Amino acid sequence: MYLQIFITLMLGTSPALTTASETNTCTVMACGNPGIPGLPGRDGKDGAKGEKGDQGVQVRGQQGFPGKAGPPGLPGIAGPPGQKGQNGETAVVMLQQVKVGEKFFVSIGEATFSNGKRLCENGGAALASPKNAAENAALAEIVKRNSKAVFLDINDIQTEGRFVYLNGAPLRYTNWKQGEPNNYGNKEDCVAVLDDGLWNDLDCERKTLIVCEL
Ligand code: MAN
Ligand code: CA
Repeated sequence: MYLQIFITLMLGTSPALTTASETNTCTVMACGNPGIPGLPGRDGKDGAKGEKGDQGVQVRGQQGFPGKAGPPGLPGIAGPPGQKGQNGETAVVMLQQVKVGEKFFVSIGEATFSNGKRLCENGGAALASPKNAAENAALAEIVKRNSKAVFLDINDIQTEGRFVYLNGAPLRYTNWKQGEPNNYGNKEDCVAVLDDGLWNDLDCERKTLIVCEL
């Protein structure tokens, strides 16, 4: 139920939701054989612009959620077909939503770590927190599609060098890039996933794409 409300808030009613919620456990990188289709091709470039969306909803003095999406524009020229899947399960990557196992990742725009955390929490969700390679790969897919790193719910704000989840628990899964975390400039207490799925510690005041999970 929360899910429906959250997605509706974020993106308006979307046919993608129906498709995604009917999908079984999936990973993003390993996709179906035999005969399971790969990821859909990207949209074409030449679609006409849709109408302006509704005004956003203001949430207690903080920045509001994005407004409901406006009606869609004319479709663009079809993109090239997606890659064929191999060995495994079905993947769903639609718009800015990814389902992986029982978890949903939804990207909501760009913000600092603390604002991103608050935005996710206001929507009844939490900052993205990949607990295994499949979840991490799903996040990397969102990073790639947006060419923008994504903050995780991980930080070492309290004790330098000791990274924990926002609930204070020690990490169960990590995927650090070689040489990271390096606390560059002595002010990198947050963690972002890069487009290759590897992690880098980063200044919490930087703005990254924010992805919530629910
Ligand atoms: C480089 C590396 C990273 C660091 C960033 C900061 O990419 O030193 O570790 O986080 O710069 O911009
Ligand atoms: Ca770093």
